[in-house]
Amino acid sequence: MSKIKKIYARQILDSRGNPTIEVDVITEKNILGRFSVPSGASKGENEAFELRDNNKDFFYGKGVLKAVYNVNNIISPELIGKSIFDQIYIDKLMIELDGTKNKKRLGANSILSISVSIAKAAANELNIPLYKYIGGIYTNKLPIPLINIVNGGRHSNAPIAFQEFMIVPIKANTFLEALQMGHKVFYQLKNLLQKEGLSTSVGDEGGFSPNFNGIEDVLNHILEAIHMANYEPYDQIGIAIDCAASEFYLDNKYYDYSKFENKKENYKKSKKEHVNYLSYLIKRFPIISIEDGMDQNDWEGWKLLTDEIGDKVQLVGDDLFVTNTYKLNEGIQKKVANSILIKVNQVGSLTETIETINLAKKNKYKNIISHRSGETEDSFISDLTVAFNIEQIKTGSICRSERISKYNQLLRIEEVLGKYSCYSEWNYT
Ligand code: 2PG
Ligand code: MG
Repeated sequence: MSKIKKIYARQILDSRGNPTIEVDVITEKNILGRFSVPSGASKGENEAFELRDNNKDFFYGKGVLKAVYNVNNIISPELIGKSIFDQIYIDKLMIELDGTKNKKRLGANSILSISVSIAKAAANELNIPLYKYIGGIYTNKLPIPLINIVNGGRHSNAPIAFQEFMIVPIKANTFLEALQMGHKVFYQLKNLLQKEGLSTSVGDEGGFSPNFNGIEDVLNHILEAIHMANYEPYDQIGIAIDCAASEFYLDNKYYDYSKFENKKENYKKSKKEHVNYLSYLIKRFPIISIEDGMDQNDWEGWKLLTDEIGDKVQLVGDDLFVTNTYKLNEGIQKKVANSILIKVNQVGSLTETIETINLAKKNKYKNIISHRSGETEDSFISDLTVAFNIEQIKTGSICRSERISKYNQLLRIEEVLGKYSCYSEWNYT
C-alpha cells in the first residue's frame, strides 16, 4: 500500500486560453499522477458546480485560484497519508467534505482534479497502463470516433444553431483506419469550402465554421465531402449531430435555427414541428446519431422524439443526463433517449462517472465518452473509454492538439491491444 505524500494544485490555461485547475498527486515513492480539468461552453443546468473566482479584473472572472486554494488548503490535508489505491473511499471522502448536492462548496473542478490524479498516480505506481488499472484484464477494445467537422452553436460564430456536426467511420478495421477515414473527409470538406470561397477557419472543437446557409446546407456539404472521399454514406461514414437544443429553446418553442436574430419568429417551431424536422433530417441525410435533440427540461419533447425515431437512430442525452445516475434513472423510467454522453466534469469524480457508465450498461443505454469544448492536452478520457470497452468517443476534429492528444493516446493503446481490437461494426439503434 502506497500513501499520498503530497497534493499540489496550480492554475493553468485551457484550449480557449481560460484558466483551469491542474493537480499533482505525489505518492510516498515519489510517483506522480497529474490531471487537468476541462470546461464546457454549453453547460447543462444540472452539472456539478465549476468554481471560478468571479474577479472581473483577473481573466475576466474566469480565474480558478479559489479552487486551487481549496485543493491545497482544505482537501489536501484530509487526504495526506491515505492509500493511493482507495479510489472509491477518497472520492466519497471528498464528496462528504464538500457536503452539497452539486459540489458547490469546494468546486467540482477541485474535487475532480484530485480524483483523476489519484487514479493516474495509482496506475503509475503499479507501472501498468491507466486503462488497465481502471478497467482490469477485460479491457480490449478501441472505440469508434465521432469526429467533429463543423462547429456551430456556442462553439463558433457560424450562423448555425446546431452545435456540432460529426462524421462517424463505421466500418474501420482499426482505430488508425477510422482516423484516416475521418482525415480524408475532413480535408475533402476543406477543399470544397476553399473552392466555394468559404472560410476554412475552425471553431472551438476544430470543426470548420463558415457562413453556411442553414442546417441543410451544412449537411449537404458534409455529404458531398463524403462522396469526394469515395466513401459510401451510411455504409462507411455516418453523420452524428449535437443540436445542443437547450441553447435555442424558449417558452416551449424551438427558435432560430439559423441564428439570424431578426428572423426569430420565422424560425419558431413547436415541439412536434421540431421533432418532425429531426425526423425529416434523418430520412434525407445519413444521420445515425442525434445528441440533445430536445431541451434539457423538455421531457415531453424527449418522449415525442424517442417514440418517433428512437428505434432508428442513436438519441444521446448530454445536458439531459449530465452524467448523473439520478438523471439517467429518470430517463430510463420515462423511456427517453437510448444513449448517454459521459463527461467526467459534469458529475465531478471518477467514482460517480463509473457508476453512471455502469447504470447505462445495465439498462442497455449506449455510453459515449466525451471531451469538453474547453480542453487541455490531458488524454485521460481515451484511457477511460478503453477501460470500460466503450464503443464510442467524441473528442473533436482532426486538428488542434488538445483534440489530437486524445486520438494519439488511442493510437498508443492500439499498439498494445493489437489491430483487430476496434469495433468494426456498429449497430447504432
Ligand atoms: C457538448 C460539449 C462537447 P461543451 O455539448 O457535447 O462537445 O460541448 O463542452 O461546450 O458543453
Ligand atoms: Mg452536447
